[in-house]
Amino acid sequence: MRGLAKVLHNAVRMAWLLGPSILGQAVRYAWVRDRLEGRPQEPRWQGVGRPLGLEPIPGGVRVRFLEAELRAVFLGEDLLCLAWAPEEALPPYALAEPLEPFEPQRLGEDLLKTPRMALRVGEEGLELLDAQGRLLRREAYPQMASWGAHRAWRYRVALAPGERVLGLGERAFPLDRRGGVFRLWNRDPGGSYGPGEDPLYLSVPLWLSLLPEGGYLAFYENPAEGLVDLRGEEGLVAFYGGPFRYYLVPGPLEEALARYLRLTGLPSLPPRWALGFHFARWGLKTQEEVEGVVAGFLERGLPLRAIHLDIDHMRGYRVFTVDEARFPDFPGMVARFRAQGVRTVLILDPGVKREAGFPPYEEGLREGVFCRLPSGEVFQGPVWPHLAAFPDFTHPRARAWWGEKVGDFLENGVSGFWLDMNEPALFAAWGEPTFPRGVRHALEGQGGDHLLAHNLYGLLMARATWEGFRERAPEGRPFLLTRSGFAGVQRYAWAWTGDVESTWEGLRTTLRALLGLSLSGVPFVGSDIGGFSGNPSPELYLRWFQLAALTPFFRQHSAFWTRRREPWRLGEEVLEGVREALALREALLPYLYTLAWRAAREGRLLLRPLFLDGGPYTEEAFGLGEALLVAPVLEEGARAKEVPLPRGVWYAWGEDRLWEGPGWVRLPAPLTAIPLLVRAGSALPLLEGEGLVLHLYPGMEGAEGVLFWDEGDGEGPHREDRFRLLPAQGGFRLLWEAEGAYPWPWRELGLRLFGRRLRGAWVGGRLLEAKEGRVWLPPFEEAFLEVVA
Ligand code: MIG
Repeated sequence: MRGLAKVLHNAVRMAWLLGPSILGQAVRYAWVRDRLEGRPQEPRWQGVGRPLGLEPIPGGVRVRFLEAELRAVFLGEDLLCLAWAPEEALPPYALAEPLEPFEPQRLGEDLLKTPRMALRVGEEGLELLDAQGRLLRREAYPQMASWGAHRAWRYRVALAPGERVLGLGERAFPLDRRGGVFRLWNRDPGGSYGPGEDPLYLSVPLWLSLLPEGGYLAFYENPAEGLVDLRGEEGLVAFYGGPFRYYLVPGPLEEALARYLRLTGLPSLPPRWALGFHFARWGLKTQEEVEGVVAGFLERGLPLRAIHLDIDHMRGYRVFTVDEARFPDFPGMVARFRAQGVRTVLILDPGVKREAGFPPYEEGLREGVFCRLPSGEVFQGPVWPHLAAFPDFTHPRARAWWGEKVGDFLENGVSGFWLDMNEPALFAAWGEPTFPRGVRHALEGQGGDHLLAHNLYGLLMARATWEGFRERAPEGRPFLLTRSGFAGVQRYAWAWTGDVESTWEGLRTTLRALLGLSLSGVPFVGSDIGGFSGNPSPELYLRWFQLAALTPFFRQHSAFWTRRREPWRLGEEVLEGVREALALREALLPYLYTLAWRAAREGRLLLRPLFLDGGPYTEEAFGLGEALLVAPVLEEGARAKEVPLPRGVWYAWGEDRLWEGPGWVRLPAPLTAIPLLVRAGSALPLLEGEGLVLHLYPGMEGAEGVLFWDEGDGEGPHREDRFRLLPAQGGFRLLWEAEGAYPWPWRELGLRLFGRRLRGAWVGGRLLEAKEGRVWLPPFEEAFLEVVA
């Protein structure tokens, strides 16, 4: 019933916006698709049998089976690649680095070892061991089936007692995926989703196993349609085409994820403005309305860094157009915003209106960039502009063409793009809201179908947009936000979690989706504050806002059919809470920017489930970097929060109070604040007004912190400042080491000390006294902080 109600709801909305003809198209489309796809059947699986022979090859071993062959090759001491033949090869879109075999120690023809891991080739399957010889993973040899033009593969993976399986991308499911079944097939759930909906927009075939001691990572380098079933005592992994090739990396998981990020590409460093607050709203139809919203923030002194324009800016939903009747001076508006410190981000949908005389459509036809049916006809499906053709981003010429258009559009002064509908999504009256599996794709010239290319669509749309942006504006850092993607999408874009419902369940689901994405190698993620599809209560809105302020991408967005929810429309108390959350976010900017740089340089995650840093498995709290522990309030009416503390000492944010973990603590959670703790031993670089202030939270051994800073965009010089606080007689020594060509941009450095009372600081034989707990110092190499005894 819920499903049917949703379908009817959507139909009414669509017809209201697009006229009733869209419903006819949605029905016709679903009918045509069903006819093209035929009836689903179950593949006839057949096991590969037992190994018939082993033979050493560079980096590993070749194992022969009756009708199949396995190549197990080490590509580093912590990276093992397993590739099965016969292989349906695909271009390596997900990978970023060329790989060389690494020679293991051969302890027998069936036992290969590196300093980090070992592989045993058994009679029934493979075993992965850690450096101490402990079993990490046992998997059976696979089964194969022919599946249309494809070869399907599946196999079973043993699950140990107490083992948790995480990853698989964005899921409306607890972080531990055991007990669920998950499709690897990017999908638009259609306007609103809640807990349990599967699949969602962005799946990643990455499996993280968290064992009572350690764990490992498995990454399937296969974009084809697939399935992971974790309902039973064993896991089942299946792909209905594509190469059956995967990588295994031993834990600790933090390092395994960094290894995965190097393999599939480190995220690019974002422009600094992107870490501020963004506002979006579907249904802002005119320049006046958009200007009104921006002015609303600025007049109230609410720091707004970006405004996103949804599909309303287009002329009849034609991509790469602006409706000049409703936006009479678009470039002027964008320029004025920019002068006020507000960037403009524009939505881009992949569908190109099928209309004679519409230049992008005509050009696309001429250049042969659109996806086609097996008959050779250009494929068309209903979306916002009614029937549209879709660029085939697996074609280099299509990417270059799209990139050109993006470049031309940059001339309007916009600073980024928001990529929507790229699962790809269509309006289908029933069934799968995407292309039929038989639609053809170029796949760099080798050719293939949508079953193989579907999950690549978002990744490659992001790549084409990124490359076009870079080409035209090489001096800037592209900012892209995407709804869909695949392994590797982190190289090009941030992701948001789409059309989640505006309920408390939706808020919890959002946190799970965000942490799941982070654990799947997509570090820059965020959600629609307040939920997309409904009207949050003021309390829910504020709790969501507070959570979002402590996630990498911080944006409010809502559907056109919901009530307006600019923060000043929701009552004084909400506005007060929003002000505080915005102030916290602004203060954190240097810390966040440093985290972003570490993600870009080392593959370190920003959103960190606590077990990554030695804490417990929990969804009640997470780390934002290693120094902050965020305990978001996810329940209506709650004014306190039970927080599981990892081992170590923790301060309350901005206070002298501390707790010692492990254990649970109950933290106050008044409506206008979010429970936030700081790990003892942290030195946090923060902005206070115009100045940079180091907040020192000493532990037994003092404290440490880093600051990364530069112009905030482009590829000019940068600097890294390393601070070390060391306990000493009567206070602390503070050492400051600077590196890099970018000059210190502030006049001084402020210091605040928690846990002890700061009297003042000695620099170059001079004592500067603390006022209200803070002292300002000129740049130094060593200072002495004197505390009140
Ligand atoms: O069919 O552009 O998730 O953020 O406001 C819906 C309109 C299309 C879905 C996106 C949402 C956006 C909306 N889009």
